[in-house]
Amino acid sequence: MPELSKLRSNARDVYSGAREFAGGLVHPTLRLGVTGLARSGKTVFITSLVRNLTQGGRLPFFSPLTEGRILGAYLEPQPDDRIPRFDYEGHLAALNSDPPFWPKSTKQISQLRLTVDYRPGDAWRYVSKRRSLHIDIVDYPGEWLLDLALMGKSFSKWSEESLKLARQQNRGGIASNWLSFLSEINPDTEMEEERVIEGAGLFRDYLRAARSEPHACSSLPPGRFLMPGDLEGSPMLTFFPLPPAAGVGSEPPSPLHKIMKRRYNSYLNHVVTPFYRDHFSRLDRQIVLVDALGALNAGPAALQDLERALTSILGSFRTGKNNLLSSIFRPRIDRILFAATKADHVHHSDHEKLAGLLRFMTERAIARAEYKGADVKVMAMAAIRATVEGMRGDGAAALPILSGIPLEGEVLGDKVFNGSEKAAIFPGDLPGDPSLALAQGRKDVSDKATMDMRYIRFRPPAGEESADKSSAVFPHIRLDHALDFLIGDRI
Ligand SMILES: Nc1nc2c(ncn2[C@@H]2O[C@H](COP(=O)(O)OP(=O)(O)OP(=O)(O)O)[C@@H](O)[C@H]2O)c(=O)[nH]1
Ligand SMILES: [Mg+2]
Repeated sequence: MPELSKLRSNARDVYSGAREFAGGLVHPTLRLGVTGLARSGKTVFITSLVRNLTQGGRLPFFSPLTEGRILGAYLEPQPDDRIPRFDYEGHLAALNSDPPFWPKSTKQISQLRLTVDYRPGDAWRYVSKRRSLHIDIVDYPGEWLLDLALMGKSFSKWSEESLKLARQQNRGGIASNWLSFLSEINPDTEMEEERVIEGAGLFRDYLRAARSEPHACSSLPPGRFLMPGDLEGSPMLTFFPLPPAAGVGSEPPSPLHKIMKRRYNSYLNHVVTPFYRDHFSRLDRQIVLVDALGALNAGPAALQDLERALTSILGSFRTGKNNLLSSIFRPRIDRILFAATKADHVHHSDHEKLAGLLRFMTERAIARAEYKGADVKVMAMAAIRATVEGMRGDGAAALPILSGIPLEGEVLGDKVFNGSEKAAIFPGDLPGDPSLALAQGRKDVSDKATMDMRYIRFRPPAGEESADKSSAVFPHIRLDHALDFLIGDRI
C-alpha cells in the first residue's frame, strides 16, 4: 500500500510543504490527527479537549499545566477557508443541555485551530516570556477513513476482496439481495444505467446492514457509500464490485467492467486521494481512537473485523523520527497514541486489560511505528466520563459497579432503560487473554455468551450541578495523560 506522503510528490505539493514548514517557524503549529472509525469517539474527544484546555479543566498529568506555564488557550480562525469550522459550540450545547445528549454522528468534514499561549520551560525562557502553539485538528465522518484501505488498490483486486467478504459475512442474509443481483446479471455485457443504479443501491444496502448492529462490521469501504456527504447520487458513487469476467486478462474488458472500473478510479482520484492528501499527509502527531468495547460487545467476529480494518488503515500512515529534510518535505508522525475509548464503561480495574486488548489488535502497526523510531503509547481513556464507580456488597464477594443514566433503549436482561433513570450495574469482566477473544473471531462465530461482558451506553454526565454551565468542564479518564504525550513536549 502506498504511503500517503508519496501523494505529495508533485512540485506544487513540495512547494506548499516547504511554505507550511517556513510558516511553522514563525507560528509553531502542531497538526494533530484524530483517527478513528465511525462512532469511535472523535467528535467527543475534540470537544472535551478544547473544553478542558480553554476552561482550565482538571488535568493533573498534563505537565505544562501543573508547572503553571499555560497562560491561556482559545479557538482561533482555522487556516483553511474552504472547510467548515468544527461546530464546537453546537457540540458543547448538546452536552450541556438539559437533559444532556451526545453530539450527532458527523456528516461532513470540519476543522478547528486551538491556540495555546505558554511560558517556555526550556532555553527559550531567556529570550521569550510568552510563546504560542497552534493545534490544528480535522474532524470527519469515521466511515471516510475506510477509504484509506483503497489507496493503490485496483478495481479487480477490490472486487475480488469485496465479493469474498460479502460471501463470508452473509450471516442473517444481509448480503443476499446484492449477491442474487450479481448472480442474475451477465458481467460480460452492457447494462442499462437504471440497472447499474439498482445494483449500486443493493451493494450500499448490504454495506449499511453490515455496519449496523448486531453485525458491527468496520471494514467495508467505500466509505462514502455509507456517508456520502455532498456526493449523494453522484455517478462516482454508482458502481459496485464485479466478479472477473471472461474479458478480464488478455481480452479487452466488457463494457460493464469498463464503466465500473472508470467510476471506481474516479472515486479514488477525485474523492479519496484529495481527502487524504489535504488532511492526512502532513500530520505531526496522531491519536488513534478505537471503540474496542463496542466490538467486544458485538461479538468475536466484530472484534476480528475491527482488527482487520485498523491494520489496513494504519498501514498507510507515515510514522517515524523526523530529520530536517523530512520535516520540510515528507513529515512523519513521530508520536502515536492508541486509545481504547469509552473506558468509563468498565471498572478501572479492567483498564489495563482493555489497553492490552487494543495493544494486541494493533501490534503490527505498533511494531512498524516503533521500528521507524516513533514513540508509541497505548492506554484506556474516556474523553468524557459518564459513570461513577462504586462497590456493591462487602468483603471478597464485593462487586465493582458503575452508576450513571443508561441511554434510552439500552437493555440489560429484561430491563429496557427509559433514558432518565439512574442505574448501578456490574459491567462484567473483560476477557483476560486478548488472543483468545480474537481467536474466537477467527472461528467466525458470533457467540456473545463466550464473553462475560455487558456494555451499557450511558447518557453524558449532567456536569457540575450548578446552574452556571458556561465554565463547567467535563470529567474524563486519562485525557491529561493523552494530552501530555501528544502535545506536552511542544509546550
Ligand atoms: N461514555 C462515553 N461515551 C462516549 C465517549 N466518547 C464517545 N462516546 C459515545 O460514542 C458515541 C460516538 O462518539 P463520537 O465522538 O460522536 O464518535 P465519532 O468518532 O465522532 O463518530 P462519527 O462522527 O460517526 O465518525 C457517542 O455518541 C457516545 O455515545 C466517552 O468518552 N465516554
Ligand atoms: Mg464525529
